[in-house]
Amino acid sequence: MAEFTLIIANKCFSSWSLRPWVAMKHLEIPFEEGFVRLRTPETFANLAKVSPTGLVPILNHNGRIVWETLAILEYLADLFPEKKLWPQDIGARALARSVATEMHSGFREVRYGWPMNLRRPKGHKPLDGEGELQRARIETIWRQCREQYGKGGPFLFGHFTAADAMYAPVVTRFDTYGGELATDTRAYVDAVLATPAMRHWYAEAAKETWPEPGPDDGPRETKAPSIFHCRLIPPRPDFAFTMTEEERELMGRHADYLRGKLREGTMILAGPVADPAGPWGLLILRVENEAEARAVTDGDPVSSSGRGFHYEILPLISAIL
Ligand SMILES: N[C@@H](CCC(=O)N[C@@H](CS)C(=O)NCC(=O)O)C(=O)O
Repeated sequence: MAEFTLIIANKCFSSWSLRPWVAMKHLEIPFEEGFVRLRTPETFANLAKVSPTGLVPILNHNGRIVWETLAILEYLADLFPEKKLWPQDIGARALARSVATEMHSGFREVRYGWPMNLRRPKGHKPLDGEGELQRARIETIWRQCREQYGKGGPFLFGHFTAADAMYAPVVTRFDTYGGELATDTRAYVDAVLATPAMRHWYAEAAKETWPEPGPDDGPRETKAPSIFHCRLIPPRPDFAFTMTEEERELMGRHADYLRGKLREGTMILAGPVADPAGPWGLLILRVENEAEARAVTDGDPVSSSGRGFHYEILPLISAIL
């Protein structure tokens, strides 16, 4: 068994998986791959077996589990100082860490507006106002790094660093959705895409046969009865304002249960509705049929609590998702 196992998800669209994978491949750190397929009914349970957060990537180093992409990159940088995963110069390193962290915690509109999808044909897709500002900010970052520290090679800090790994999925997005790019942006995007590691990732993504579409495939009309409106009626109209400690604890378990359904992909959203006649709980489920919707609501701890909760379930006639 290899010293390192990196657990990742579908190469076509798991952008977080790509980051440590490309760093390890590019820096020639040997590892085995573990895999969890996303967006299936088993995904939640499979992730729970290997990941404390229910998310990938996960690095397993001889049984030591490291999660969160930046933490994995930091761990590798500690173990392999000779690979120079961060730049040597402290000024460059400070900038590299700043831009890598900015990526880790930000650019939501770019990530949602341009989700990584290596199957998607290339073509310009405009972002909304905030997304456009974030796209411009990313280009400013790339330009600043390249101008200040990039003279020694084609990457942000000359040689390949954790900062390049963090932006690698963004590079694919610029390539897929960006249309005609500024000359320097194009040069950086092409340099990253030309690395053997990225080519290897793309080749393996192309072999994936699963049908899961990227989340960006445009509005899809779905026919009933796949979307269900569920209404959780509490034991009394003023329940939300008068719940006892025991009931509050039950609501905590109810929320945890629903979070699980959200992660599983069965639930689209849930929350209390501010009905003047008394708040009630709304759940929107995406399931095959009413029996499955009923199984979800029956599995909710409130249903078996004997505390007087009940669910009403109605199918949507059609839905735009
Ligand atoms: N902050 C996490 C984000 C990881 C993440 O969101 N991973 C996605 C895959 S790209 C995931 O595991 N999703 C679980 C799911 O879709 O069920 C990190 O930096 O590693």
